[in-house]
Amino acid sequence: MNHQRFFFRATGLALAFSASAALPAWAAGEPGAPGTVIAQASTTDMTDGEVRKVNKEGGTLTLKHGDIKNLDMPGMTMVFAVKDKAMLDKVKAGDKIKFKAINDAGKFTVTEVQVVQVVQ
Ligand SMILES: [Cu+2]
Repeated sequence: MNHQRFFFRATGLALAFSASAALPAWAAGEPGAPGTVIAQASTTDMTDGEVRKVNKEGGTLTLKHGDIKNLDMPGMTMVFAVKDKAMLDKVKAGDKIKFKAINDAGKFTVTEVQVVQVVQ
């Protein structure tokens, strides 16, 4: 009996602890807050974008993008890091693309790019 009661108390504490430990990440809810992991499972969706600038030295891509559902981000123009600098050779300013982006420890990073329409 004592063992059972201890078990329940310990389990209850563990649950309470993990619940409160998990809460800030979900409850903070600020889109793009550093360290916030938002539904990485839904990264299968590609986002529409248009290349504004390619910075091969800095390894960044400036994109005008539509809503990024997995990052809970509305459309805007912003700078992304890229997962692989070779991606920067596939695109140039003006290209219409579809892309996937993640929040990599607070750094928005493009992980995949598909050119939809190449500008002449
Ligand atoms: Cu953005």
